[in-house]
Amino acid sequence: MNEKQMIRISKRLALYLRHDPAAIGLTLTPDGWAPVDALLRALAITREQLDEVVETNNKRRFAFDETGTRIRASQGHSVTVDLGLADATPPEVLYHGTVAKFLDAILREGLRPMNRHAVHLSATPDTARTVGARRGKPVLLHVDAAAMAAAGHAFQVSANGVWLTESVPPEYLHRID
Ligand code: HQG
Repeated sequence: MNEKQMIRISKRLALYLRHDPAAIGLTLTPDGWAPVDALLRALAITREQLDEVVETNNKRRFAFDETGTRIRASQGHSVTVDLGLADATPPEVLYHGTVAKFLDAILREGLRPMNRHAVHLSATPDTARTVGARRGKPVLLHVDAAAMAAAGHAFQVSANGVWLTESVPPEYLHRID
């Protein structure tokens, strides 16, 4: 497949596995899994095509279970799922990329999950910059994850390395760049 076809399939997978499984008649398990065979039928793609998208996806957004018969998104859901991720100790500093128009609200009320389950934080400024750049000129925030963890905030890390937490109060945030 060429790049364009792969991106198209990846976008459809993100839509159905994170946001709207009912659109193609899928029901996710409480921990987010969908049967591979039903998904292949609904998307009219082959197992080989699906494997190629999962393996080469730039953010490794999707993962198979150990039997290879089920697939789920590793993060980013808006539908209710419990991925069953264990709490993990974050690095001292994490980063969040956003854009200027959200900055006042974020510095006033902190980072909120908005439509997703959790606030998504990045381990490196580069990744955070890429996340912010999806919406315009990126603005980078430094998150004092060590202080948050010390204060009892729980963190999890998704299978594809995104740090997740329920919310980030403003006192743990400051702008960098
Ligand atoms: C902003 C993509 C106003 C927040 C990325 C962001 C990531 C607030 C937007 C993943 C706010 C939510 C997640 C507040 C947060 N007031 N705005 N209090 N708190 N915001 O897309 O972090 O390609 O839900 O800054 O790469 O941008 O989908 O979150 O701009 O990993 O795999 O509200 O999605 O990954 O937007 O991105 P999102 P995000 P995928």
